[in-house]
Amino acid sequence: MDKKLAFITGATSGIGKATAKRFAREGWNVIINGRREERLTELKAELEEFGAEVLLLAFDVRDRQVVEKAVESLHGKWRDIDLLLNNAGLAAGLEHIDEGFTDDWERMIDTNLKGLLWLTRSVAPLMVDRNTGHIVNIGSIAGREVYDKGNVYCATKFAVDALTRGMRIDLLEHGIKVTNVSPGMVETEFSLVRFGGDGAKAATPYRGMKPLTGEDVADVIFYCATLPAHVNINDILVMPTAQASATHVFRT
Ligand code: NDP
Ligand code: 8X3
Repeated sequence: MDKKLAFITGATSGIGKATAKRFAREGWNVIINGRREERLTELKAELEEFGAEVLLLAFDVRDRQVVEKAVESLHGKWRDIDLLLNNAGLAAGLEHIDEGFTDDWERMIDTNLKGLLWLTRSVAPLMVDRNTGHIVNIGSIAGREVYDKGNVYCATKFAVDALTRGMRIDLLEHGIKVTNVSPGMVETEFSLVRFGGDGAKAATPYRGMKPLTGEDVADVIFYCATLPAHVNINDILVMPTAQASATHVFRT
């Protein structure tokens, strides 16, 4: 039987990288995306050791034309995408709305929201042509609850939730599954990016508690991706045991 194919955005780090490894280990081929090409090259070699065929597409998901060209460039079996993981994303900054940096706001909206849209607009028609496929969007606890200074990041993740629901309705007649996987705190490069590379600040959310790892979230995504054809997980919230809500964290 032909191998299945997953297209993973934001595979250079964290959840995306762990998911690429998980799928490759389980016998899938993968298309990996991110902006840091060197990291993608290293990851490609690692995934090939699992026997996966790997296509590297280094691009910025915010650039609509580049996204369109990248997907148009796919030929043959690389067009038969079984799973699109819209994972590339970030939080930039943590300020009250009256003090926030508008460049940060644009970065988050352009990546978390528009990037997800550009990828979906290009890949969904390939799935519609085959009347099969699965789109998994990475939401967040921040898309369920708004927290102090979360404002714009939370808004992008609430929007991911709304889009996931809308996409599921629109793609229903084509047999395409659409899933929102929303994690709580995951220790990746997320916090380092949010705090502009300040390692000390980046470590504070995880002090005295055990956060999720990228691998934990990859497990959940893989579970959703491998259920029988007639079963779909619409929405899943996966939290560290030590985190009960966006703001309730038990620390020792
Ligand atoms: P990381 O910072 O470790 O990974 C983010 C990934 O997104 C990187 O591979 C990065 O690659 C990629 N990325 C960012 N911007 C772009 C862009 N413009 N174009 C292409 N790729 C891009 O963080 P996580 O793994 O934690 O984050 C993954 C997703 O999970 C995000 O959507 C995040 O919002 C979400 N999430 C994270 C949580 C957490 O606590 N960590 C909790 C809930 C949700 P590169 O820089 O090479 O382009
Ligand atoms: C990331 C979760 O709550 O740390 O999406 O912003 S949070």
